[in-house]
This record gives sequence, structure tokens and C-alpha cells, in this order.
Amino acid sequence: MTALSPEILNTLEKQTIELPSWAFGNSGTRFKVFTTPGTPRDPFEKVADAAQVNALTGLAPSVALHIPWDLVDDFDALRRHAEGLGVRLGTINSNAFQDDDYKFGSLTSADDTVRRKAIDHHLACIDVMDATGSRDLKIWLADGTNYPGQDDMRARQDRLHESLTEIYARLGDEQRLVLEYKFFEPAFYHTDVPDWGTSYAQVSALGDKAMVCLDTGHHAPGTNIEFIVMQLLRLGKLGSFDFNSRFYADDDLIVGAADPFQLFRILVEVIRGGGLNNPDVAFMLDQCHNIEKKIPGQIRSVLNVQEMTARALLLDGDALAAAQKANDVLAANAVFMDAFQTDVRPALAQWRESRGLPADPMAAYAACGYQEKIEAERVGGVQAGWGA
Ligand code: AOS
Ligand code: ZN
Ligand code: ZN
Repeated sequence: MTALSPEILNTLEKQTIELPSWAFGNSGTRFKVFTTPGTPRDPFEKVADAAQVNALTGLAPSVALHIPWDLVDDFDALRRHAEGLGVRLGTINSNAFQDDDYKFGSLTSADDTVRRKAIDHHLACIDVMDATGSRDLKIWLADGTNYPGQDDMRARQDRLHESLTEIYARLGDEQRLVLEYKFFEPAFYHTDVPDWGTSYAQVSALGDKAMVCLDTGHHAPGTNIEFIVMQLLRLGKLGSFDFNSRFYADDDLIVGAADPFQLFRILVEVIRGGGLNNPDVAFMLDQCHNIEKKIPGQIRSVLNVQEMTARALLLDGDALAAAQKANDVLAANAVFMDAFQTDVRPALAQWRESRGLPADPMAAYAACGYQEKIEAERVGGVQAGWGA
């Protein structure tokens, strides 16, 4: 069995991954949303499910909320509910994409009334952050156009800057804004924040409290994502990750499921760039479990991140640097692949047990009775996005 050094275990012990509330709701594609027995009926139940993931893995102490999907009358009550279950409320995700008003744009809209509405929504999200104690406001925009000539791309970029400036000004000293980019969907011709460069340009124009959010599913196929990770860390502007995996587009599948090697390569650059366990670089999941059970889906996800982090920490930096210096291409690649191909699962299982956690959190969840309980108790769970 490959041993993990005390130094590596010490690093792994500090790792935290934020869970998205919407991962616990029903979801699907535009063809069909399947319902899953036991699906949460409100944000309190989503938080309770997220707390299960944390209890069994020790990896997920916070839950991201989506507004208005997770709007409640009393955010202080939701905060106390979370804390009572050993988790806290994390990033607040805004939503300027589900109203008819936003058909032609939100923060980029040429219609002042619509743009005002979108800005006000973000200001309201910051009010929520004040109540929940959240640090980050995550902005993902569906803004874009479908046809060449449909709108003036440059004017939209200018209006985006003006809108973000107003939102940024409302942030408290300890709060941040992270701007997520995505190369297409729902807009098919141009998207107003399509790539890391645009996000970087926009957040750089705002100030230190504005950072880039990198969703691993938001790039064209074949993109070298670890290069972007390296560059954003180098520039001090990588604020957060939305982890998931994809085969084709923004599939939002379990992180590490489609391409474990890519996850390894990303984590190598995170470690290289000082982004691991760095509070400036938030690790979050952005996934949907369309056909699998949601709680074990999230457990599998955080374990995948932990496992690949352990493998990346095993990379022999000295041997790699020596091979690189000697321009020994094959030796450098062999050092890299040795770390990737090391099975750390038995060592991680043993380590979990030594910390009072289940050696196999998936099996522990299946045996604990929680799934049966929620399936019996909860009737009429809600779809991710359109719930209470
Ligand atoms: C959309 O594609 C993005 O990944 C966002 O992070 C979005 O807010 C999230 O998927 C919830 O819908
Ligand atoms: Zn995302
Ligand atoms: Zn996405």
C-alpha cells in the first residue's frame, strides 16, 4: 500500500470543498427532469442533506445557495440550522437568467429598466450575504446573442462594466465578487463573459475584491484548463472553482468522472501555484445529479477531489525539476505519470478511520438509513432551480 506522509495528510486534513444546494434538487435536461425519491422540499432540507456529506467525509463544511431558488423568510434561521448541523452557508449565487425580462440580457441589457432590475437583484444578494455571513457573490450570466449583428458586443461589454462597478461598490470589506465565464449556452453566437480573459479584464477593472471563477465544464473541448489555472494563479485572480466533469458541453457530471487525469493536472497546477488550502481560492462543486442519487453523488464527488489531490501531492517536485532542467522529456513525463497512477485509496481509507470517519463513506451512507428516512418523509421534492 502506498503510504501518505504526515505532511501530505496534514495538508489533506485542511482541504474543504463547498457543495451547491442545487445538487440536492431534482434536475435534468430540456428533455426530461426525473424526480428522485427523498428530494429536499426546501432550503432547510438541502442544507440537511449537505450536512450528511460533510459528516461522512469531513470534507464539505459549507453549502452554496442560489437566489431566489433558496430564498427564505429568515436567513438567520437557515444559518443557525446549518451551524446546528455542523456546516455553514457559503457562496451566494445570483440568478439573472430565469425571468422573461432577461431574454435579451441582464447586466448587459440596453434596456435601463431591465439592467436596473438585474443590478438590484445583485444588491439584494449582497443583503443575503450579510445575513448568512457569506463571503462570496458568484455571478454567472446567461447574457449573449444568438445571431451575428443581433447586438453591439462592445456596448454590452461597457454596460457590463458599469453594472459590475455598482455591484462591487456595495460589497463589504470582507466580501468578494467572483465572475464566472462560459464559452456558450444558453447564447449560441456570442456570450458576454465567454472566457477567462474577459472575466479577468472585467474583474481587474473593479479591484482586489473581484476575482475570476473557473468552472471546469465551461471551455471548448480540448482546452488546456490547467494552463488557465496556472495563469490565473500567477496573476493572483483565481477566486474559485466550480468543479464538475463533462464529455461534451456543460454536462455538470461528477467531478473526476469523465477525465480523472485532467482533474489531476489541474490540481498539480493548483498546488504549484499555492492555491491549495488557500482561502483566496475557493473549491466548490457545480454539479447536477440527473439520474443518480444526490447525496451519494456528492460524497463520490468530494472523495474524487480528495483522492486526486492526494495523488497530486505525491508528485516528486525535486525529481521533476531535475528532469525538466536536463530537458529529459520522457523522465519528466514519467515522474508526472507515476504520481497520477498511484492508487491512494487504501491509504486514504485507513487515514479516514484514524480520524473517526468511515473508511468507505459511500458504504457508510448506504448503511446509515438516512436515504430510507428521507424517501419516506419527503413527498414532492422540488426541481433544482424552481423550488422554494
Ligand atoms: C452555469 O452554467 C453555471 O455553471 C453557473 O454556475 C450556474 O449558476 C449553476 O450551474 C447553477 O445553475
Ligand atoms: Zn458553474
Ligand atoms: Zn455551468
